[in-house]
Amino acid sequence: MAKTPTKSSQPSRSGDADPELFELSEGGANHQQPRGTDDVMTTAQGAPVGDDQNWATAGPRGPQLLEDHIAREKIFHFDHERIPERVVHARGYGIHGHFELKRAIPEYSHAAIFNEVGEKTPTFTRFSTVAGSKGSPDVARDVRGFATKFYTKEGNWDLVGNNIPVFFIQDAIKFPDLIHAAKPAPDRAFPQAQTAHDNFWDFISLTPESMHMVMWIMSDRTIPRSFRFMEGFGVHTFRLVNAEGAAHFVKFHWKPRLGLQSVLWNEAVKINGADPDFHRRDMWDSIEAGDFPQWDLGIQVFDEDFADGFDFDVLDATKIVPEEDVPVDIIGTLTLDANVDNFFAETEQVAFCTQNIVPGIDFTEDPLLQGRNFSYLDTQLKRLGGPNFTHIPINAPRCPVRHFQQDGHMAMTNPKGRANYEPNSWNGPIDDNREPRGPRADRSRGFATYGDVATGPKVRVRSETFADHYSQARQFYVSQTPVEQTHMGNALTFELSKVERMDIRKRMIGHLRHIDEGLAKDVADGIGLDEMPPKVPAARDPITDLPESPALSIIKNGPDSFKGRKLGIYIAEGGDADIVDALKKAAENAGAMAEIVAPHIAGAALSDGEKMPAQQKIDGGPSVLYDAVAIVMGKDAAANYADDKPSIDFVNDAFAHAKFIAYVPEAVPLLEGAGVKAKMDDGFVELSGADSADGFIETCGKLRYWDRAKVKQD
Ligand code: HDE
Repeated sequence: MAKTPTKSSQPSRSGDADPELFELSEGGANHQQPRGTDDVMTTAQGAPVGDDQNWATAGPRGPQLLEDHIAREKIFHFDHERIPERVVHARGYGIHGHFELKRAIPEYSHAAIFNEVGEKTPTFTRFSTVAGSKGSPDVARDVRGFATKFYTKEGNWDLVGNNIPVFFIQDAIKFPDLIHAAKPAPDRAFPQAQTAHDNFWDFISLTPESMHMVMWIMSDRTIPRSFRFMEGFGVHTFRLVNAEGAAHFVKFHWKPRLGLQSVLWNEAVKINGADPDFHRRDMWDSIEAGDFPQWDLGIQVFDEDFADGFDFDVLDATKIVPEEDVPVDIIGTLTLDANVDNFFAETEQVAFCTQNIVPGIDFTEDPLLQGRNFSYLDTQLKRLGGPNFTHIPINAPRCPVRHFQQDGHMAMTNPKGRANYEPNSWNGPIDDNREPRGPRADRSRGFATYGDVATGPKVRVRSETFADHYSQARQFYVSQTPVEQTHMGNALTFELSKVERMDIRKRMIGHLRHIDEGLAKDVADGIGLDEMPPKVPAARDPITDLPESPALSIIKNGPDSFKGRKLGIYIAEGGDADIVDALKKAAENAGAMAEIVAPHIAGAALSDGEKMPAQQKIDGGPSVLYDAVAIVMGKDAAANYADDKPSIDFVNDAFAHAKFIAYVPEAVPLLEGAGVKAKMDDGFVELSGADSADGFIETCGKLRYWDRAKVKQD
């Protein structure tokens, strides 16, 4: 697929390379090293290689020679291929794109990116899970990272956020403890990519400030259907500063154009077995298909007066500002439109840093943000091996870079000329013939720290204004639909049932009682407690009458179309060819994908006598991989597969996961074999002919048939 101009606008740092002699990869994004013009292999030093498959030996059966520089170089480089994986957010997936400003906001910020309507700023976005290591499954119950690097004209701005607008802790000094507790225990090195264990809940139950976040992570937000169907949040309160130097507080939001969607827990567990790469595959496939996901960037802007009158401290990252209190204003759109050329060069080496901001945007004194500003730079030094990681193309700004920094590991560019310090008294501007004096700071154009008043005695205390830990946790819970509340109760019961120590389980119930007594009781029953443990003493009594915030529910913000989703069509011998074609077309017309599943990967002969090839064999294409399913097969085939385990699972799981199920009347024997015939509800759609396909796909726009009673128990 043709790549967008986004990537190719990236400048090459190899500078004077003669295009006649060198072949650079498209966009120059990853292969900055010149490649030979023909296909003769060379060493890394550029010398042509005669034999790359046999190490030089003393005689055909003799010992290998150390002098074989070709073999040694090849093995040496291989030995050093790995860099440390990220200590958190190790499992991630990056995509190129661009941000287009739709509404200028000079009244709030003088940043160029917020002032030139229609301007397309190149971006690189990396989605991630937090706890799992690089090879962990995609659909682990976990927070998702949503980090975007904007290559603005005034330098790189990194918005390093999550798909949840709050965080576990209020002060960065607690972060190592949180992450140690969440990651595999140090003695046994398990469990991987899971929070359902003693250490995590021990830490959480001793950290009341985490309770709001606990409600979010026990909701379906932590098992998103795909990256494309998640919101993103900058989490912290930042500042926007205008040309007059006046500041407003701001919270950043990403709103997915495709709407919100999550999977069910039982589904997540099975997806991880069927396709551990479910999320990255979904992203790769949709980008390759030209189906580019988009998010609107929204801002919640408020001033000191609002902050002073708000029930909570806006510097406390365990709190939201409800959208109903301060509306989210959409100012632009992010479009992700190009997969990487090389995963390591781009996704692995991208170095997000919260301190990467541009003039017109500033920090606040949020103690979590301030700690992060130290941590990200530090971690990149370790991961990428030196201070010159901004020379790596994916991290390099796409605007002029001028400073007196020099040398260090892997320096790709050093300042030219004699002046490498300032002040200096060399003469000319940089582009003059005289000895250049080098760049100078410019107060009128450069970054100016917002002049907030910040003085006080040195203390180690948590501000009293951070003491309310339960009110917004409760607000989140009561804002959910009954289905979502059930899922939260079930998630808590599941996680706590994996905790072996009874005192930890009870302590958690003691917290839940501050949030919702009904929820606490359900979970206590679920984990078999005979009596309710006492409430954990609260630092501050919760406010129990905060209004519901519909913006917090996934189901209330679901889409009304099947766009971007995937239909699984299970075909077998004798299936109606016209219906299969009509389903594929209807899905395509709705902007969705359709995949053919069959008992054999070779496909199945349909009613027209033609063999339709399959993309998945039934045991490699379980229904958990699809948003809705259709079963199109002849009567004999349906009877034949009525006792086939993968076929039964296909139907049973689709039913249990509240999916819409279309079927041709001939397929009923399979529905009977799967035991769902007697339970058929309005989530089943009979395909009487090709003309019923459109109606089915329209029905699928609701994504799930939530009324199916079984789901409420899942
Ligand atoms: Fe991070 N976090 N974090 N974090 N974080 C990292 O930086 C850290 C926090 C987030 O795709 C690390 O490059 C501290 C909140 C994302 O490359 C590290 C604290 C939020 C990513 C680090 C936090 C995030 C990271 C590890 C407590 C949401 C992945 C590797 C104050 C607003 C970026 C790296 C990518 C990555 C530190 C808390 C989001 C160690 C100390 C809150 C999306 O620097």
